[in-house]
Amino acid sequence: MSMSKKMVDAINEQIKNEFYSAYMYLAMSAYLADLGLPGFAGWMRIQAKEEVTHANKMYDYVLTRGGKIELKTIDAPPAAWKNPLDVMQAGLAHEQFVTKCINEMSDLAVKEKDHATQIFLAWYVTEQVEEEENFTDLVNALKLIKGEGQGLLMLDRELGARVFVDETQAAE
Ligand code: OFO
Repeated sequence: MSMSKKMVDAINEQIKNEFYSAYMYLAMSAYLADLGLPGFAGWMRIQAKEEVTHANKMYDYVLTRGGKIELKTIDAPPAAWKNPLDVMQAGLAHEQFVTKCINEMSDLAVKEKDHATQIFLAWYVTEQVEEEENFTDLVNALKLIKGEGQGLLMLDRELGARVFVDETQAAE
């Protein structure tokens, strides 16, 4: 059974959102590198890379289901924030927006009785819990250290240890 046009449109829209996420995290990475925080910058660079895998997983799914890929215009992200805490708060707000989008897509898949897409989207529902948790932890850590001093340098070192894992592949 092929996907409804509505469902394909929603996934195409979300492919754009995932690429926008990558774009925004890349901008945040550049801003953090500029502040002299290579660990933060590296962490965010990996975050951007992850978002591309999220987009590609949807892209592959649409093609597998015989849907038509329609790539949309990606807006330019902001280039500056107030400080690292502001960055992480903006990241958290963005992930909350993505969660809302994924939930709405899941609602649509239920409405359309598209069981395969419901199962496909479940991966993203779970992933969003992790995404929001990561940003929440960083917001809390930055608040605790008041975003400065030795605490900031230690957190930078910790974040620099993050390695890229393509979770979309690991799940299959
Ligand atoms: Fe940031 O998560 Fe994609 O979906």
